[in-house]
Amino acid sequence: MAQTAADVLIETLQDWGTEVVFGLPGDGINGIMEALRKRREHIRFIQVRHEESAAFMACGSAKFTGKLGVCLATSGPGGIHLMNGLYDAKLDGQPVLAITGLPYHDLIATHTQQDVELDKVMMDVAKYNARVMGPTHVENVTDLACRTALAYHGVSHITIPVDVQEMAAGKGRSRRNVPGHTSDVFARSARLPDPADLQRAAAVLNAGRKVAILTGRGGLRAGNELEAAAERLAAPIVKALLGKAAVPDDSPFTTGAIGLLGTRPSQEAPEQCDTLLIVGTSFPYIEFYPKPGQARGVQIELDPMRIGLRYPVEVGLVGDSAATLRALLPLLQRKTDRSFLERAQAGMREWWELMEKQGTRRDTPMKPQVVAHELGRRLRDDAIVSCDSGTVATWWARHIPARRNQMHSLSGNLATMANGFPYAIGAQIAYPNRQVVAFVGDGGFSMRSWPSWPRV
Ligand SMILES: Cc1ncc(C[n+]2csc(CCOP(=O)(O)OP(=O)(O)O)c2C)c(N)n1
Repeated sequence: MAQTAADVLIETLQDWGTEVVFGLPGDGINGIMEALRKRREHIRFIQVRHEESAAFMACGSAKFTGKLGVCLATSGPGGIHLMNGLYDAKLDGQPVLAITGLPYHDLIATHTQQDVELDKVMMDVAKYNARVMGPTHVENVTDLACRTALAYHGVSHITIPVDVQEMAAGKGRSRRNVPGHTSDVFARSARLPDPADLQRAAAVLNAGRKVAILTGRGGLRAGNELEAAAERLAAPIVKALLGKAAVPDDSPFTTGAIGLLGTRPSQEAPEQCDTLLIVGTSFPYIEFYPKPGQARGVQIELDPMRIGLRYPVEVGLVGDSAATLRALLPLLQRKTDRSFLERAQAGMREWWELMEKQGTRRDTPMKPQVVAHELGRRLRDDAIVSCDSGTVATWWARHIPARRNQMHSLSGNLATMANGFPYAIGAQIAYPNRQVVAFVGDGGFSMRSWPSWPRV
């Protein structure tokens, strides 16, 4: 059978390593559904009950794998339903590609059925956003959409008129659009800071007497380097919630979560430090940082735009957290005065005693802390845990410690409800042999399961 534009779309996604697409069918994406059906042995379609779940699954999958998450929705309402999940990906910097349908290409903007110009709807949420104009426009646009989402850690959106999806591939090519002129190669950034900036950063950190480290989602793949830096600098590691699994909670170097849901030692360390090393976080609660002027600051951050965003740092190191810390470590002197770290460690011993007391209470009705405490003890060492927003996030943050090989996440910056369960499904599909648990409240649970109720 002749190749269609939709076939080119799905084959290009496969070239980018896509193994699963989360979505819900509709008349506006029939061509894409057919292209997926023909390749069902090679690329899975996971059908949801509400497109928001598909976007959350794509975002959760991206969070736990570091790979591109892909979701699909029909024209009009389907695309609109994706929005909350796509904003979750945007705000937490996750690579997600959304694919949607449009009405017939020659009826768009004529008050036709489902006449929502989804490329206009997605203008704010997407870093890359394209309306496909014909079959020969699919491959180059899809290559760029995948690369942009991965390179800039955000949302890409491609929308394709329903009739274009079924048009023969290769038809209507313009003279300049040379066949095969784009590539599916993704070059991961190897950006490293300037050596002079590394020296300046080391000088600030070596001069500090009470150094605290604040990390977040950018620390997730830099756990060993963070602990090595903490050991050198005798510095407690304070974690924003997205970085819960960056360093395990039984590490002697961490004081756990910061913020409203955090620990007392994680509040005290920034309050009392004279030097702050920020590693891969834009933790948004500015009031929990040291007061401007209180501490000297060094920031390691992949995105140059975010240097100095939350704290007036003296030195910014633009680069990957792990690689930058590895370059910085040889320049750091091991502190002989360990008292700042030791005070934080003493504070954590008291904190864990308090958590044990709260988590083992025997009141009736049962306290939610007890449920979290018992779950935390029973989780497997390889567990992946997702959480919803609400007080439930407090119990997760405080009473479910992250172990060394576990992964944990939630909707950090958007703080939406009802993401936890779809995140878990995205995670379980990516890691079928690992234990996956969604820790959600009754509000988030019923918000998510409501579309299924009429079937009960
Ligand atoms: C989509 C969305 N709607 C509303 C809110 C505001 N909100 C945050 S937590 C919450 C209640 C959550 O209740 P539940 O899931 O039962 O968890 P609990 O707080 O009881 O642990 C609400 C309404 C939100 N964050 N996201």
